[in-house]
Amino acid sequence: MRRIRANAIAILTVAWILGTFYYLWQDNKPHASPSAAKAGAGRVEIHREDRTIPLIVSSPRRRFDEKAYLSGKQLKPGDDPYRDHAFNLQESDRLGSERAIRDTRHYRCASISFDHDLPPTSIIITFHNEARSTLLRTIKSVLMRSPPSLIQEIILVDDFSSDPEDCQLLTQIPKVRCLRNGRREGLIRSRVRGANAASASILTFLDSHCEVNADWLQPMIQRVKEDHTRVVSPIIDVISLDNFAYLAASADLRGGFDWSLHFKWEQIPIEQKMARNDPTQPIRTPVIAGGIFVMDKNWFNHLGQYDTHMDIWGGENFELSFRVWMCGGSLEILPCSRVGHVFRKRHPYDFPEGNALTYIKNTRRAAEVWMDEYKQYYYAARPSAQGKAFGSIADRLALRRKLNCNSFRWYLENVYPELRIPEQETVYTLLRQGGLCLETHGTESLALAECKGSGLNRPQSQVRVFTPLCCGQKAHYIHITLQARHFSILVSGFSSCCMWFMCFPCPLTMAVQKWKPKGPALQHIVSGLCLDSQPSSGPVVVMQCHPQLASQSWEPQPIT
Ligand code: LR7
Ligand code: MN
Repeated sequence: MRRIRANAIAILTVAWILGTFYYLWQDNKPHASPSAAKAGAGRVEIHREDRTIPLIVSSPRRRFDEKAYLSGKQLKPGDDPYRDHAFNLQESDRLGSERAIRDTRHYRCASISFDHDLPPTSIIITFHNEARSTLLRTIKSVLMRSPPSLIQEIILVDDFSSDPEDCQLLTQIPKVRCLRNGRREGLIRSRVRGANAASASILTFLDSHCEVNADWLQPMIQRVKEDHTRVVSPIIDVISLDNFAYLAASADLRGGFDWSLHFKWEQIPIEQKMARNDPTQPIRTPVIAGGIFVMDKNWFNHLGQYDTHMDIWGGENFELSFRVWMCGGSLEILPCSRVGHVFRKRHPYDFPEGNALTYIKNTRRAAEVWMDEYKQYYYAARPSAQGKAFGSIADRLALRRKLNCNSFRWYLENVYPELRIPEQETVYTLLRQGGLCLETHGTESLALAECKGSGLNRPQSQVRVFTPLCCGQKAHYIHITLQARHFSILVSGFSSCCMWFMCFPCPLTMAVQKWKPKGPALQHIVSGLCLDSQPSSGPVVVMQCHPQLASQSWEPQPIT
């Protein structure tokens, strides 16, 4: 009796185990659909209740054949190895896809620990006619040097390269997807396409000729996980375009620019450098180089992705950087994350509208939308930008209003105070008549008074300055400085014979602020009247122009 019961229990147990296995097998069996069949490249989708889970099926038949991929495109004897990619292709091809590189981080980086539950990221790499060996090394380095759990997928966006197979064949590598543009879009729209297709909550952008270094990803994901408004970049090491040596970049650099919107690496300000006692700490940066960064996907979307009216290459890094800072986020470079990049001296691809025009269009859009009155310095530094077409910016201005972003002045004061404003470099002079100088009384009137002070010692509250370049315009403004703030004089009202003055913060570009020299006199452009001291030494006013009158005759007196 006991034996029968024991047998029955054993049979029931076996049946239960078999049943469970059968159930699980049924549940996991792919439900092939026509679209899944079409997806090809070893990728099918399985549908379980309401979820769609991408499943990578690697069959030996479709395994990625690296040799065949690389030998499909090779230099022929006698070919110039620099011609197609502006780097030494022969050397890149020779290296293989899995070479070791030096860990260039500060030694203290290796002992930093990260959260165990860091979220995974979608890697987005856009490319146009990238060399196969550099593109493959970028992908392989990501797969080799990242914790697999952090790589959700690698999305390649093939920006209409000549050979669709450059991208397509790579989908045989696990996690790699390929989206191909039906026409050349440029890197900006391509990245937006990649970002829209991404399934992870964190986006990681890479150029197509990079090699990521040890533990490159964790520091960046950690920072973004802690605060989703941070946009973070690694230190970008240099891969030699001649011999492909991997060279450590300085850890004391941040991104900067000049008024022509030309990106440059610059030393971090000396006070910040002195205060840095931990070389693993993030470095705040006014702008990012643009190609290699990590950003929360919702934050990327919330901030308006990119300006998709920018074409091909250039300017998008300024637009994104201004937008991130001015609309509530921050940008930083993480010294414990290192990624190598092949820096080139020329673009190896064509610009359908021409390189210069495209850069002008893109940077003009960035300046017009984000730089407020400071855009005049951009135009002063890049006169050829004036009058060039840049399309409508209405939707980007609406975005800026909707996000309630700070002004460019705020950005300059809080993020990039080191950027010198051209106006501050002009030579100031006093405006003199006889032995007296023009000065302000409060902010509402002007008078002649004794010429006081000199150079840096001059009394700020009374300074009378005239500069031929005020507010970025030549000889058109009377410019005064009150308590270290800049004003220009505006003719604001008039009675029967005279007008009076108000001082408005610079830079402003209102027509009523403009003046021009008329002989020794100064003529207010809008009214046509001239600055006049009146013989009775009352307030200085504007009157009908009689440049020969002593009361309308002004001369600059340089401040010594
Ligand atoms: O039409 C194009 N379509 C593309 O997909 C043109 C280019 N691209 C791809 C290209 O294949 C590459 O993967 O876009 C990527 C960037 O183009 P590069 O490598 O010619 O640009 P770059 O390295 O000279 O330029 C830097 O500035 C650019 C401004 O638009 C971008 O932001 C690049 O991503 C950026 N690169 C980096 O930040 C890496 C560090 C270099 C620096 C400084
Ligand atoms: Mn690049």
